[in-house]
Amino acid sequence: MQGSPPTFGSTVDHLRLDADDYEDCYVVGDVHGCIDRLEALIGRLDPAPTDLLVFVGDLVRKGPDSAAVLEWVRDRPNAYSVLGNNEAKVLDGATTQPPISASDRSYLRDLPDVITFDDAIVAHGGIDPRTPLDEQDAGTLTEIRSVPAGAGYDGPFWFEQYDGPHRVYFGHTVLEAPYVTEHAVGLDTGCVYGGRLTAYRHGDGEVTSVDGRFEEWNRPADQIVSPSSEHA
Ligand SMILES: [Mn+2]
Repeated sequence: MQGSPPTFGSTVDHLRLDADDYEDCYVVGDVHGCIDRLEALIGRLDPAPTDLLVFVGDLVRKGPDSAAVLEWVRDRPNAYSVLGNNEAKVLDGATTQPPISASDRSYLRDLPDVITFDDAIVAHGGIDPRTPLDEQDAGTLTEIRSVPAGAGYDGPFWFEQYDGPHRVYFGHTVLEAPYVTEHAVGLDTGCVYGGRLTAYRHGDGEVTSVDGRFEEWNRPADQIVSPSSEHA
């Protein structure tokens, strides 16, 4: 892969992985405690132990079994996740749901803000397109949605404004379908709200998804984004 590895400032917890250590690299959207949906997706992907699985965060909350999802990811040496805003809520005491064990809390505390491999960046929210990478703020990487901030689901969205040079995989913003452009790939397809759980294979862009927790969407339509995206 051409280009230099993405670099971040010292206040950002950045985990750099070497894609050469793996065969295929899959990025997986927000799971939110939906362990059976995760198992269904993994059944479809059938990843080898030599394949890399990177989760965009929000492994926990809202769904039926957050602890099982954490255990699933923790137990696999080829699986990693960035910190999502829902993990942050658990850690900062903003919520007591789900109750988590001391060891799970310790695992959450160690989740990086950002994971990179090749020239790809994985961050839960995304990146601020107005700011150089080495000046990105950890909270922004986890929480960003609209730019300027504050408009939430009204947009305009950061991923409609960012034009590279890296490719950013993200979750956090619930999408009607995967958002795929050259420089941004959104994978939160609302598994816990009746959408789907989605994985994207880095390299060839193959999308694999399974049904979500419910048969139909149960989320307000103005909180499901359906921006246009060009499939790479
Ligand atoms: Mn989420």
